[in-house]
Amino acid sequence: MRCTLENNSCVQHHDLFIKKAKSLFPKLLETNVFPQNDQGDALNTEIFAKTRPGDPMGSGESLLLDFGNHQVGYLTLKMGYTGSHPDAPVWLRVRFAERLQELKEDVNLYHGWISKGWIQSEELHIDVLPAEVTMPRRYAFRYVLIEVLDVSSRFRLKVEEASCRAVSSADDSRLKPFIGSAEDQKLDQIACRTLHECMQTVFEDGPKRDRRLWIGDLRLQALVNYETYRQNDMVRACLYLFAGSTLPDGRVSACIFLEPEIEADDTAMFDYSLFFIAALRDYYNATGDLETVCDLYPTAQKQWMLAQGYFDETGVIRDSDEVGWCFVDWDLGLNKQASAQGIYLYCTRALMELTKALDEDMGQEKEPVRARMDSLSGAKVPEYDLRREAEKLEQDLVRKMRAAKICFYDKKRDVFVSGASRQISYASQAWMVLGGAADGSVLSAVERIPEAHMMVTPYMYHHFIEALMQVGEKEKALNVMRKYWGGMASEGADTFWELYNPENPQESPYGGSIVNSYCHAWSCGPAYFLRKYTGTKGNG
Ligand code: RAM
Repeated sequence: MRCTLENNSCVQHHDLFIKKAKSLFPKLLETNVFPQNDQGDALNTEIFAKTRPGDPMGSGESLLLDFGNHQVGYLTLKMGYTGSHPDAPVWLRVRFAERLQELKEDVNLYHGWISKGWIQSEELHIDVLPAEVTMPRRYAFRYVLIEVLDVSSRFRLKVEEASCRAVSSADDSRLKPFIGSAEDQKLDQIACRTLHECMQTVFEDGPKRDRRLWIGDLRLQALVNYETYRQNDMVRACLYLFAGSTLPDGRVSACIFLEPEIEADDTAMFDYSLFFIAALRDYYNATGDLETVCDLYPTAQKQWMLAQGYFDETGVIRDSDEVGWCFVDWDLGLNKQASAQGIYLYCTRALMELTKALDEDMGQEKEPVRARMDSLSGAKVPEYDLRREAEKLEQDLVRKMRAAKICFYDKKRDVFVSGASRQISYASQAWMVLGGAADGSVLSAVERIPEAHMMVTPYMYHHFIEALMQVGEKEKALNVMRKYWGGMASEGADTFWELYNPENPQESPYGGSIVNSYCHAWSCGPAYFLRKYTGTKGNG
């Protein structure tokens, strides 16, 4: 185990886990994609780019390229000229956009709280023509706008060819077909494209932003992956990464950087750390890979142990201001206390299931597997009496479920409230259902309360739909999904977005939608729900 000391943070590295993760990294598959400017005229008029590919361009003119679908990759431009020999550099601005909407925004007007560095806009100088220029950064886009900021009056620029070397580790030949209504097939196809684009070396949250591995996103991507691409070694690699680089107290960080070296972010979130448990349980259910679970069980168990410190003596989680960042949803006014309790219950149940399964499945292998657990983690791993552990988890679950009802349940309104202000939200109801503390009636009761905090991300909608499924409201769940994700589809989405508020499609938690991600992994849920619950899978 190594420890890096930088910026006062100490990240623990478990070299063997990191080595294992790296050995499981997928190969990136490359495809050359060319723009299809057949609908160019309409689009060009909308954003005032009047030129067609190959037309000579003077100062102030611009060209819009449409790559037909969302791409993640590297742009190459072949450029020539007409007129006299170029006597000055060409000065260009190249903007990349996942949605056309982004190109209508003025980049200089963004003053939000996350870095402008995410905005996909570059200025280039081309000294010598003809030239073939490959831009060094990877971009996420469907549209590229090339603006000539200046060119000498003695010649004009011609963009003769543009292409994108698109990259993804998703292997389309592995994608299981899905058969359903035209509407469902459309949602499934957009969801699969979303996942495809986020599958790079790891499951990224969004290829435009943040381009890294977040555990909340990973958990949902993995669920979709089990129903679609089935590239389970990628999930395995990501789990090893989280266990391989943790915070000093063993807490799983909220996200992992891959470069220049693999390193945990020094941010942890109450819910995200706990989701390591659920992600490992899901992985085990999908693969039965006992070896990996034995390696990573101690990390999962540690997250549960660390969560204990956030409860009072009655078994109630402390309020948001004491628990620190618990994500839940991108609603900055949301009180997270009840959701946090529900998430804890949900993950405790996941750990209990995993513990029971391990106890059953290890059977004869028990001793050798335990010996391996010691050697791989590099630390002294306690000997687990799995049966005893499972009993302990069950008792804790019963106690904290009871505490949840006493503290958060408002009998008169049949909903769970959260925080000192007794706030009512969809999130609290969904998580209390998923945690097993509430029955389905709260999911209908909340709909009758106009002041209830709505959900704003596909991430939270995913959990709400899962809660409806859990209480047997399958049709309602599918209809909520069709309406919400269908809203993005009818806005022309090629991939699903990080955030979508039907009441305000421009909403951003960052202070400006120019930095929103419009291909965001946590929104690929429709492929999971449709394939898992509608029973209309193809064979493959
Ligand atoms: C966003 C990321 C990611 C999410 C975190 C909490 O910035 O893009 O999707 O998991 O926040």
